[in-house]
Amino acid sequence: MTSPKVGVGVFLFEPSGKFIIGKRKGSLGAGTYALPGGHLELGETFEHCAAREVLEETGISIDELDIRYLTAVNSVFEEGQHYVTIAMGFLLSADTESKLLEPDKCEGWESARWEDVRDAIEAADNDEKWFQPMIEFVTQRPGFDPFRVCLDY
Ligand code: 8DG
Ligand code: MG
Ligand code: MG
Repeated sequence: MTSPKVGVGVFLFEPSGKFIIGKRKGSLGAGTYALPGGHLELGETFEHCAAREVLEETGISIDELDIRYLTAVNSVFEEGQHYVTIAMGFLLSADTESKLLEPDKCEGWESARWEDVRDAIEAADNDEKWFQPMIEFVTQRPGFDPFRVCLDY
């Protein structure tokens, strides 16, 4: 039996309070909106993984020292995969441009407000729209507000 894997997802907040999401392509959760992120590699810190995946996927270079741990959720996928997602957060400076560096894995980067994502998930409005860990930030962590946690550090 394979063991659970660790995924790191990163809330990249623009000064407006919106964060970056992208529709997944070609792998687990294709067609759903997820955070930039990926697998934690052997020996890697959460912060390093977050900075590495953000750079690989968006071209945005973020300082590991300013990356915050936000929460963790547990996701058992119908496909038989099991991931623990570590959510990290970072406050972007104004006018940061995100590039679509892995167009085979993501349709494009958009931005969303946490309240809108949370309300849509709570209303069970179009559940298939969201990558399972995103749904679990709401269902497993009632009251979770990633922007507030970032600002409170
Ligand atoms: P990698 O294999 O190059 O490390 O990753 P990737 O090519 O960027 O793949 P990915 O599908 O984006 O991420 C790998 C797995 O990480 C994904 O299949 C499920 C898991 N994962 C979570 N939570 C999150 C999340 O919030 N965002 C992303 N992108 N992946 C996540 O468990
Ligand atoms: Mg990646
Ligand atoms: Mg990824």
